[in-house]
Amino acid sequence: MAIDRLIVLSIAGVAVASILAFIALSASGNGGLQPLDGMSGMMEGGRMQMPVSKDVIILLESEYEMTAGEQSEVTLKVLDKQTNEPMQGEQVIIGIEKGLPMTTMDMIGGMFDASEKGNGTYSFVFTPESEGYYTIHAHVILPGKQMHSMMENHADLVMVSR
Ligand SMILES: [Cu+2]
Repeated sequence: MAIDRLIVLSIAGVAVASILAFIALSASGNGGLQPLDGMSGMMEGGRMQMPVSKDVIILLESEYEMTAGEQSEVTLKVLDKQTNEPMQGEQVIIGIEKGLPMTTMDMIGGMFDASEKGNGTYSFVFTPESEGYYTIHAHVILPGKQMHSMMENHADLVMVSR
């Protein structure tokens, strides 16, 4: 039940979160990527606008390219939105979708926690089975906060497997 509810909430938040993912990609040196066509249409569609990433900024620290069939270590960086300082001691919950955000909702396995590596970084390993896009749904729960606050700080990070 909790997962079903999460997926529904993710759909609502994903249009805004996708922009963050593309900003993250652009910041990592790939300047050619543009937001997907149709995104503005989705945002104009009268959907509920989730307050995405209220307290934190979630960035993809590792390379966004993976090799199909090989294990990749994916590292995220979590910064305080106000101070830009690394955030520590958080729970970072990951869900992986095969495909771009909102295209498939084909979730691979269950949700799991990333491991804290210090200095605001959190990582996990993942083996993409096939080529194509993968969306990392990252949710941050601040220390002392309840599980249901996970949607307050959420980003969708796009990766590609070749
Ligand atoms: Cu998401």
